[in-house]
Amino acid sequence: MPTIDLSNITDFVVNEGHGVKGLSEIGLQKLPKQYIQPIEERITTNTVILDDQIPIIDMSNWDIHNKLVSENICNAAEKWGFFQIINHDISLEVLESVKDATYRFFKQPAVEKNKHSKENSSTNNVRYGTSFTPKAEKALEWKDYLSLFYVSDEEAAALWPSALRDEALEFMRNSEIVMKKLLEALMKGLNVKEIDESVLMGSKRINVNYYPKCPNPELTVGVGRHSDVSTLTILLQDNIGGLYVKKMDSDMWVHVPPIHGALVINIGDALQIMSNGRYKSIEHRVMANGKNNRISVPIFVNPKPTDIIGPLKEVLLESGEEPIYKQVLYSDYVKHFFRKAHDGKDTVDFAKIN
Ligand SMILES: O=C(O)CCC(=O)C(=O)O
Repeated sequence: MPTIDLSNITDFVVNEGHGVKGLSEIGLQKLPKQYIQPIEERITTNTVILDDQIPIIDMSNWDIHNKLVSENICNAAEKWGFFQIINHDISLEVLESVKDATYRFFKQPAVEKNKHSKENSSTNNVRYGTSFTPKAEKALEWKDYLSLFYVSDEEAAALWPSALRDEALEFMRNSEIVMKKLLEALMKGLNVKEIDESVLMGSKRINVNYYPKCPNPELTVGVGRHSDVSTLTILLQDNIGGLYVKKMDSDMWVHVPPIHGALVINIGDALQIMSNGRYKSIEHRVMANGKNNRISVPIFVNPKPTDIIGPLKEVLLESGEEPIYKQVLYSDYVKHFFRKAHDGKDTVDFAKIN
């Protein structure tokens, strides 16, 4: 076990690549001050609604019950921006394998993982890191991650860490079918006849997140309040729990209970913009845990960096609404998101017509 100079935690965690996992494993009794979040950012029971939760949508017999399932998806996208799907046809084996692979990656020594850090990685498409943007954050988040931007199977074979490459690719391939179905339903709900996959699903990123046991979970967060910049996000979580979603038009939060075999789906900012605000990308955050390590695996389905996104013309025609968002270059939008610390829903203002 490494001995560390507690006066230089950032060096140990960020620069040497031990991550918060390394910090957790030296048996710290007290949360380092760098991780103490302002009171308003902590997740406390008085802001949580216990008797409400995001919809759970059964995708079985999609072909027979298409209309009903589609309506449920569109309603959930409008009213919650978040839902869980069950019986989605991705096998438990695929889901369990990617979770095992996530543990395998994070179990490696820091030097191995740190080969993929911003400073050391030979590519921007593979990034190991901790917190969100440590350089821009006043308080750090209690999370390590590996982020993989998908270009091609060939590139993944050459660049993605072998500890999880095959399993991550398999989860992505399987998710693609589900994502297409969901987008078909969502586009139909907007009266868009043909889905433009090259924009809606033009690029993909898979992250694996590791939230180690934390000495003072009540003082920090695993992930701070944010909405995703994606079109849609599909998230696999383990059985520990800790993901909270903001209830629309309120300051209250609901927990997303882990359901074995289920996947969590959420609308991202890109789809909120394209639907001119009809589908909502909702703030969410993750609580740190004092007893257990937690992992999650989100896949972000995005426009291509070179795409210009804005409210779809079919949406404006059908509704007669004025656009509330302008046309923005997607890569500008994403850069704006990553330049700053997590700040709730503020990113979307970047695209708002004032
Ligand atoms: O771990 C989770 O449940 C959510 C992760 C998340 O919000 C993210 O990676 O952006």
